[in-house]
Amino acid sequence: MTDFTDKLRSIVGERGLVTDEAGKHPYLTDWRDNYLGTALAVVRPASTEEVAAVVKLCANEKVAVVPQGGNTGMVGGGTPHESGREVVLSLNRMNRIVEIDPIGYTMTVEAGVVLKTIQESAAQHDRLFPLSLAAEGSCTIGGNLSTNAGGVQVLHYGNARQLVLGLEVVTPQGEIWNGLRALKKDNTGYDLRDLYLGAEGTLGIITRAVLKLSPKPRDTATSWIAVPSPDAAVALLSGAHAASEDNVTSCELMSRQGVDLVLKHIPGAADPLAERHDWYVLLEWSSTRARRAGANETGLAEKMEAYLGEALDKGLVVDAALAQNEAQARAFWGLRENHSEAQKREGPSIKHDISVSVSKIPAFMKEGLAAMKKVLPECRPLPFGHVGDGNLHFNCQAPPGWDKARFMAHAEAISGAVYDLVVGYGGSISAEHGIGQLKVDELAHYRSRIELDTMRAIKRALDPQNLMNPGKVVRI
Ligand code: FAD
Ligand code: 2HG
Ligand code: ZN
Repeated sequence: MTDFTDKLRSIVGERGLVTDEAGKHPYLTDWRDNYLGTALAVVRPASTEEVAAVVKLCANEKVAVVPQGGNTGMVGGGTPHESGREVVLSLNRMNRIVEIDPIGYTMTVEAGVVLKTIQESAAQHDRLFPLSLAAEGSCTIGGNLSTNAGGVQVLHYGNARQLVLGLEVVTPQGEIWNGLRALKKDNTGYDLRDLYLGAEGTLGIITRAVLKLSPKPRDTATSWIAVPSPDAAVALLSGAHAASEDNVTSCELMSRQGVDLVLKHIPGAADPLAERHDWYVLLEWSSTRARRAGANETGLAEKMEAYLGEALDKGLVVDAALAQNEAQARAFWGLRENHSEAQKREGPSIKHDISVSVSKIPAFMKEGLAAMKKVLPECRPLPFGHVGDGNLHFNCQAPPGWDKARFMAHAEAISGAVYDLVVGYGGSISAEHGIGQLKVDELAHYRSRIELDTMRAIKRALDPQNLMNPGKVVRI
């Protein structure tokens, strides 16, 4: 293997190669500590040409390539297998913003740029890149596009797929496809761009992208709202669309159990309301229309306050706090965004990143909670998520004191019960996190033969040697 690593070194240089065990370790495991893989090396190319040369070498030597961005994925997609001839190809040195075009509302970036950097660069040009998620300080745009990430503003701006115009991709053969077109209209045959989005690195490596920007909001209102039930949360959201003049940008649901975990594990977290409640909604409205000081018109905060007042009278709201400034809004968001971190600190958990249509959330919630409890009465259900777009993180925390092995012995039965129900509701078993290695069997079980055959045919056609992130998404 020294011969192979020497060849890699000759492409990426000493800075671009990690071969010692301690240096490789962070690239071989995932954020949730669910997987630990092995790799011949971790390669960190600095340009598209270097990515192409590495992939070509690997194709010739029959070494598989596992692309990796910020390594925040939830399904083990960026983690190599325990055994096998694989290299991890990290995009973390390809972190340049190539161009910002505020006139055309586009930004061209390398795949390894961290999402937060993209948001901040857009803001500096008075533009918005609306993809927003709790891992934004570490996840990369290449990973976001490869997982078709969702996050907290999907109901208004769409998921990652809707936020990209063009791509540059290195194919499994080590060729460079330049599809970096900043075009809103382009009906020239099959859409190759859409094929790579959400492919989790199994069809090629995204090296650059042209992103779509939006106007920056000028007025925002954020509320932390106690609601009596998920039914009330959905009714509150439904009325909010019209009351906000179609400006609902986020609507997140949380349970008391989830909020309690955040308060327990996250220093500085505080409950905005005096009393304890069973369910909470974090509602955000934003508009590009500025609130004119002194003008005789109401801004979003006044409109939201009036709407919540009406909702209180109807029994849809029990209590609410409207953020009075940005710091308060950020504190509300901290309670929501720290759910994953708090779950991790609490101990083992099973995650179900599911979606059903928004109006079915209340019924699904009731049946789903009962289904989990029926399999394991001691389990602690922890549902939260993007109720605004129908995506719930229908998670389940281990009973206090249980170790991972004891809890995970029940994982198949718990997840099976949840997924059977989701499919019965016409929903998805992976709304935004993807399939990775975690859900390969579930995808094979729940998708139809024709869907699986088509996916496998695409994989075989593009990657006949099965060297591009093999064993992830679909097995061939
Ligand atoms: P990685 O984890 O490195 O990789 C993810 C997948 O993409 C892997 O299969 C990998 O092989 C592939 N890949 C990475 N880069 C490339 C590339 N350049 N070309 C081809 N393939 C590539 N996800 C959501 O959708 N919504 C959320 O709200 C959300 N919140 C999160 C909160 C926390 C605290 C954490 C830890 C994760 C969260 N995630 C969320 C999951 C994760 O952040 C996203 O999936 C993110 O898009 C992954 O980006 P990454 O750069 O970390 O990718
Ligand atoms: C979120 O919405 C993420 O915060 C993570 O998608 C969800 O930890 C989870 O299950
Ligand atoms: Zn999410």
